[in-house]
Amino acid sequence: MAKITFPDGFVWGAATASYQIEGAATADGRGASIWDTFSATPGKVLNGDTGAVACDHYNRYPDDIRLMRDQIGLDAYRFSIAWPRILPQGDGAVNPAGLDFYDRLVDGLLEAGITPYATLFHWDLPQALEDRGGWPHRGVVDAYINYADVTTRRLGDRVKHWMTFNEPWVFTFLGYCAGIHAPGKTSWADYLAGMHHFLLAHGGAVPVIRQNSADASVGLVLNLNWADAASDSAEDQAAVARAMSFQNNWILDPLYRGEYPADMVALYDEAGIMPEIRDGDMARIQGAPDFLGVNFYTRLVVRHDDSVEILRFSDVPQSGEHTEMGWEVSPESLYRLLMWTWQNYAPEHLYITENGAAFADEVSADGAVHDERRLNFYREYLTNVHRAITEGVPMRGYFAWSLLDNFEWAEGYSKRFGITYVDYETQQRILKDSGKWYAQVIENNGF
Ligand code: IFM
Repeated sequence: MAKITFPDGFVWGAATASYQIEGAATADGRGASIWDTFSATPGKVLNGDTGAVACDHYNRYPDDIRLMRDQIGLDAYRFSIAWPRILPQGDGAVNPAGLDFYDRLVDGLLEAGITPYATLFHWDLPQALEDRGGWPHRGVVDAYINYADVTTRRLGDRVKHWMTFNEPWVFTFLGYCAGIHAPGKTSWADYLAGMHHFLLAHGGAVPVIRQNSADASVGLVLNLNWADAASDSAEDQAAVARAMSFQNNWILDPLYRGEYPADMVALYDEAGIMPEIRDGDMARIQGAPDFLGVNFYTRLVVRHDDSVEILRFSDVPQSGEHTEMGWEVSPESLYRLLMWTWQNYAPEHLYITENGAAFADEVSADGAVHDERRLNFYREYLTNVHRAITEGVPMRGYFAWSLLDNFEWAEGYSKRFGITYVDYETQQRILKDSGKWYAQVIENNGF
């Protein structure tokens, strides 16, 4: 195989999220989040798992930083900040102990020579804000901007890469429409209102973060979708356009063009579910982020399907390799998506902020975790990231998902995404073969 070398300065990282790894759910004044409530509700999370302990990263972060530095050699670490640690009621009184934790984490990373990339919101909304209506309620916008202000005022002197949100499509659609994520609501109108308020919160927070964190770059992270058509029929081709517009353009068009995409507006208008858009909203939202983070795991193959309300498309199962999540392994789709994003929106910088796979890992008799399928997954996807770079896409870095096995939301601890195995009984960490391979990639800036 030909040697693949990434551009000088390409950032190699790994990612996590607060609720998935921190545990310590009631420590030091942390308030409850919607995921504490949801996971404590019988039947919502597989096996009744919760994030109450998770990887105990809140207490073990110094060891985890040593793992990042000594065993993997990470350039950068992407983590998220738990809003209910900083503002236990969502707004109002600040909890100094919450800010202190992230202070220690950031200082520890910098001492280890690892650049912090901080996400302000990775789904753990304070329960108190949900009680006031959550993302569908416009009041959340000011609460978020205040939270972003408090947090970046404290950490902005040292954190210079900020992501306002992680995967807004997931927390709004799966949380407020499909009902399979917290808070478990099932309303199209709530989903679209939640989306609009996320966009306003992002737009309102960006200037605040820039002011608090001199020379920082401020972006956001989207789980952009790549869809192929199940057939050449005109109906299936139109279904692809809807699938892309539903998940991608609905966020990218407001950000880069200051308007929602007309095709989806027509559908949502017909269904009577368009959110309230006040004068000046779209101007507040519009503004190219300094970078776009792309999270990518699989593709969709879609066909026209009149039985599906509003969207009228459904996913057609494919043969070929799938991960434990049931997601098709489709590395070339990442290349296609990156080209599409760059050609349509011309983001100044792009990162892969998450990419990875869940497989059923086991610790072997030799004490190692031989996860060859994950290693191959990374090699194939990275090959396609490189291909996009050679064709001009301004990729600046890549973050493996995830640094550690962790709480995989509605799937609990049943799905392992880590490049590091976590024994949840003992909290022992074992760098998997994929992690060892990734350490070599980092050292050689390629493979
Ligand atoms: O674990 C999640 C993460 O929180 C967000 N992106 C997808 C990952 C795998 O499902």
